[in-house]
Amino acid sequence: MEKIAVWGFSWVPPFAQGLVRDLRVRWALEEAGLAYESRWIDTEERSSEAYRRKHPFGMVPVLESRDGTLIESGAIVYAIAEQCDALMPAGQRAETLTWMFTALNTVEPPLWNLFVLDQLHQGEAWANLRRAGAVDEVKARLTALSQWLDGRDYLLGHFTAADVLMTTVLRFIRHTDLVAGFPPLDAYVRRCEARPAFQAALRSQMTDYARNTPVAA
Ligand SMILES: N[C@@H](CCC(=O)N[C@@H](CS)C(=O)NCC(=O)O)C(=O)O
Repeated sequence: MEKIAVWGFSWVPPFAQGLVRDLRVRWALEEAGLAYESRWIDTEERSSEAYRRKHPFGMVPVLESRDGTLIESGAIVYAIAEQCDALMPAGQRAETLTWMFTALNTVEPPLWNLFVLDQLHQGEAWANLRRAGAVDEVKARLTALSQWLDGRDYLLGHFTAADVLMTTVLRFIRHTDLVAGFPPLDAYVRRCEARPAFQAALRSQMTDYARNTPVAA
């Protein structure tokens, strides 16, 4: 890949900063040592015809490169991992892919659900009624994941693209103390977030939020 561009939002409110899914893409690119440029869209541009040609649903992330335009954070991280043996080791492609799907299909849905209840529908009567059940569903996933990670530094023992996805999924409930209740998980997230590539990705996402902060925000 050459001349890689990653599309994200020009600004999001503080509760969402550091959670928007272009972070996964930036992180994978940083781990792979692939240079990239940032492209930003605001709420109005998302529904423009030009942007819909890149992303039919008007969402982020989008990755553009000489190979074409990609959407879906999992698919994009996979495409990057294909360029980097460390992110998806030749002998462990199936296991890496298994845990990438696990992060996105098994762990993300209940965690994202709790994020939506707490951050987008906070205080609404239906959300209050739903919350206890949603927390139980999260705890069930965290319990199993924590048992898997007990004794392992990373999902496959060493860092791969699956950890990029799993860590960014676990960050969706950073507003709770649920992850902290599982020491192996808590240590795992801290270990992953301490990686220089994660820090660089976060900095690159946050820099433009700071630049684009609305005057009233
Ligand atoms: N499954 C998609 C989800 C993308 C997604 O939900 N992106 C959010 C930002 S993290 C978005 O663009 N939201 C705007 C919207 O829902 O219209 C992926 O992983 O790329």
